[in-house]
This record gives sequence, C-alpha cells and structure tokens, in this order.
Amino acid sequence: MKKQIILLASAFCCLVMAGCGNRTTAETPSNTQGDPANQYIVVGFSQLGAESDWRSENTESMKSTFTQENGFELIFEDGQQKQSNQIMAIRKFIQQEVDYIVIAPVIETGWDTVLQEAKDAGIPVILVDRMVDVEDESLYTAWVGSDFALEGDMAGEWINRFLQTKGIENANIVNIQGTLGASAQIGRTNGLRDACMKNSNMTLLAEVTGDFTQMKAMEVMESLLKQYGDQIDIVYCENDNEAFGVIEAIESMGWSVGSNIADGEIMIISFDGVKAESKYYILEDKISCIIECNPLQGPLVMDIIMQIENGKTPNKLSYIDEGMFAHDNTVSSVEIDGISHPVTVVTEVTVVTQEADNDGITITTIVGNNIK
Ligand code: GZL
Repeated sequence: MKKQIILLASAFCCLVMAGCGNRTTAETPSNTQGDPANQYIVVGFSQLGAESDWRSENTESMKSTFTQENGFELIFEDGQQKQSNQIMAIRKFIQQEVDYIVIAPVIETGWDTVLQEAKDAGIPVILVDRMVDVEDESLYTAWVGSDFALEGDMAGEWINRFLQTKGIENANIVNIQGTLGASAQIGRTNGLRDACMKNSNMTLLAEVTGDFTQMKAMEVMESLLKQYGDQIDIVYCENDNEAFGVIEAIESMGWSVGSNIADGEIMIISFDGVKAESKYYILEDKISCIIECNPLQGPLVMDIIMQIENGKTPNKLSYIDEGMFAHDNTVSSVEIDGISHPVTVVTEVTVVTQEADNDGITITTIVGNNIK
C-alpha cells in the first residue's frame, strides 16, 4: 500500500507544483520563516494521539503524503489523547498562518470556539477520522473518514447471523468500548445496542471503556471475568488493540478464546484490521470477525486540498471504503439497509517487509500463516 501511495503522491507532485506556481512570494504565508523561495502548501495537522496501531498507520499516511517533494510543508502536533492539547495546537497553527488546518478530533464535542477562530482567520479546516458535533457546519470545509454507524451495524448483524446459523438461542455479550464520546465509539456501541434490542439471541451484559488501548482493555476484561466469569459468551472490542489486551486477560485467567461458544470458548469481535497481528488472530480463530477500519486517509485529504487550491468545492463528507474479515464462512455476507456487505475469509497473511540496500529499497514479500 505504501508503494501505491508513493506512486500516487509522485503522480500528484506535478499537479501540486502547478498549483503552487500561482503562489507568488508576496502571497507566501508568513509561516515560511521569511523564506520567499518556499513555495510549499503549509498544512497544520493536529493528530489526537498514538493510542493504537490504527492511529500510528493514520499518522504515517498523513506524514508520507504531506511531504516537501509533494509540494507540502507539514506541521505535526500530537494531542496525546487530550482535546486541550489539540485546541492549543490549532491556535498555534492560526498564529503561524498555515494554509490549511487538518484535525483528527479525539471526541465530537467542544470544538465550536476554536473552529470559529480558524474560520475568522480565513484558514480552511479539514476533519479526518472522527467527526465534530458543532452548531455551525460551515466551521469545517470537509471530513474524510469511516461510516462508524455502518461498522457497528455490520458487527451486530454478523453476530446475529452467526448465532442463528449455529443454532445458539442466546449469547451474553460484553462491550469493551473505545474512547467515550469518539465517533468510532458512538457508532460501534450503538450498532451493538441496536442489534441486542432487535435480536432475542443477543444479550448485552455490560459496557466498559477500554479507551482503544491494549492495557486498559486487559484491565477491564480481568474485572469483567471476575464479575461474570462463565456467563460471558462474546467480547465486542471496539478496536484491535483492545482485542489483544482482552485475549491476554482471558487466556491468563484460564478461559479460551474462539468461535466455539457452545463448548465454552469466548468469541472475540473487533474493529480495524490494520496490523498483520490481527489477521494472525483470525487465522488462529482467536478473533472471529474484524470489521475493517481504514486509516490510510492522507491521499484523500491531499485530494481535497488540491480541489480547494484549484478553486473547486470538495464534497463535505467523504467515506473511505471498508470490508469485513472472518475466520470462516459461517456468515458469508451481511445485509444492512438492503445493501449486501461480503465477508472475506482470512486464509493467509501476507507480510511485506522493506529492506533498504545501498542502491535504494528492495521489497521482500513473505507469504505465510505462522510468521510472527
Ligand atoms: C477509527 C479510529 C479509532 C480506531 C482505533 O476511525 O478513530 O481510533 O478504530 C483508534 O484503533 O484508536
């Protein structure tokens, strides 16, 4: 995928430089430290943190897209999971008179004031990943991300269809939620709640936040096992890093993870599917189903910026395509609002490694099922 991004970005470079050709030194923003030769589009990116593999891939996608060779200067600020840090970063970008502000908001609320300040400064704001809940939607120009409500619905329906196919009349489910108030958490939590309301074969036992992190998820899973023990049939993890911590907790406390609920195994459902590790867990039937959540949003954001640079109006909302992965084809697809979403059975995991040698990059591809 990185190779494709490089190719895409390279192809893009000519376009960007053409766009920058109109930027005279007089118009060069003051953020270029007075260097009149600097013809880059300056992007201030407020990333919410580094809490998960998904987040690291999202950051990498943005950093490998907004490079000087592609015509950009990226100012990156890590919010360390705190909205106050992100608000400070946005105010810094305004002071620096960047050309664009890109934000991955940690939670949906609390952005109206600072986004109004960016609007008053005439700086377009582009949102990635999670959404903001603001009175005035003109405070942001565009948003790129996942359909979290659909993700939740797909997960809920997959569980329902699995239980029906296996003839399981009831399954008790605990939800290890993501960061409370984040769009991903809201969509995924509501999907499970709705499915449990609709289907008599699904009972929601408990909801506890794991904050999208492995450590927190392990801690809360240990307490849930102490509280509910054998009553737990399914653990719904709102991201893969939580699933990794949950698996560790379950196995260390003497239970087994797997799809064989009838024989006392605890089934794990997860979201993201970013790292090879998550697919290995599916191969080993330690995670039964993953709803994909695609972090590679850099090129989509770059496309939006270049539309604006070239006087066009980008779509307000752009959804990134995503699928579903499972250990077997018990559920081959799920239907949501009349649309069928296929399930991909994971049969092998491809690990691509890049080894730089003296004259450039040699890409070695390894295909296998048990490579750790
Ligand atoms: C989803 C993103 C979530 C991921 C988690 O778009 O906001 O945050 O699912 C990440 O892994 O921490």
